[in-house]
Amino acid sequence: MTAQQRWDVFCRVVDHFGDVGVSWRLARQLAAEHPVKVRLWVDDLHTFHRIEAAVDPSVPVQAVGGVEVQRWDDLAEFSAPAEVVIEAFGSRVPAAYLDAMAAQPRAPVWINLEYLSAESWVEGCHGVASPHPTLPLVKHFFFPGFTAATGGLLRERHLESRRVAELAQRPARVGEVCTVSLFGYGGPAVGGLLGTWAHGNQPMLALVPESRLLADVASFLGRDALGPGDREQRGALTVLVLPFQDQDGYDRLLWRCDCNFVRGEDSFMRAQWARRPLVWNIYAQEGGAHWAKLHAFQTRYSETLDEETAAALREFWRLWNLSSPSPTALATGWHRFWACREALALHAERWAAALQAQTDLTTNLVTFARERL
Ligand code: TRH
Repeated sequence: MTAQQRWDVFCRVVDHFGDVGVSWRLARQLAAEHPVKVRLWVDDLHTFHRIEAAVDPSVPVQAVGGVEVQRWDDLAEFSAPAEVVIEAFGSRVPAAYLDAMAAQPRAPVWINLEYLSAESWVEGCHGVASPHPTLPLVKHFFFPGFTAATGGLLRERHLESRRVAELAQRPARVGEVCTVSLFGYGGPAVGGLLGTWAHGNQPMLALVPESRLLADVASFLGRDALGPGDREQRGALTVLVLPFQDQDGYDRLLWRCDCNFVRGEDSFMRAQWARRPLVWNIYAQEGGAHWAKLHAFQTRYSETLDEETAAALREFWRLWNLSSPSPTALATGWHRFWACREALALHAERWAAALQAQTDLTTNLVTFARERL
């Protein structure tokens, strides 16, 4: 019997939850769906614990969900390097580990997993090899993306059937009330939008998992702070604060809402797989580089939308990403956007179905590694 191929995934938590969110999703999918043995090295187990309660921050080595989770600190001991080494988002492996990689009889496949972008340059950079200046090692740049010429998107094999089964068991609420989930980076736009909902005719239920945006919700409601279970009503708007969910629980929340406000990278993708209208709060980059990224996605996403819906989406997403949009513009933007809800809902189904026809990122990574081993 041949030994199982070993993979090491390295993740440094730069900020928020996306770095570990994506790394954890990748690691557990690798272990669950492919014949490989996975170690996941994470430098911040406290953040990891927030999205996966089974992770105990005080334990340096632990098995969770079929993955060997390793605390990556100065005390970490690196045994033999794996055959496939992934640096998530430029999380550089330690020099000693790199030397050990170079000393292997066969050099490991070394991959840097990049951030997701819908920009077209990604296709030209996906898979590019970069030899190490001094060691006999070659790093490959692996770009997630929305086309077949990129690395694809993270999607578990049974994700869609789990969604369908869950909704068959507990149908999403259909009726007068519009239910939204609210996750984002926060800022003045939050109060502006909640005000719009409170003063509108449409009954709204905003489900807000604990996150930094909660401070803006609290300030809109005139409260010092909010916590899980808190429920407040203002006019047509009801706000319900939820505890921070684990990743699977968060998926189920997205599946059941009429519209999901998401951010960053991972929640943004999960909202697409949820097949519901979404609003994306993009991660702001220095020099405003994120606007091109936002624009690239909007262009792809709107390609098959009618012009009115596409324009409403573009404008409302733009406003939601401004640091301080005018409340009047935000209100108009929301009303125009939500007037298109039927077209948006239909489109969300079709968009996800088309993406689902492509090979997922984890399978692409496994194939990429196999071809180089
Ligand atoms: O948290 P994010 O803003 O993360 C990132 C990183 O910060 C990264 O540095 C940045 O470059 C990148 O954004 C673009 O957003 P994201 O990617 O959506 O990650 C959030 C994770 O948290 C995701 O895996 C879903 C999860 N989550 C839960 O598990 N439960 C919850 O209740 C919520 C609200 C989120």
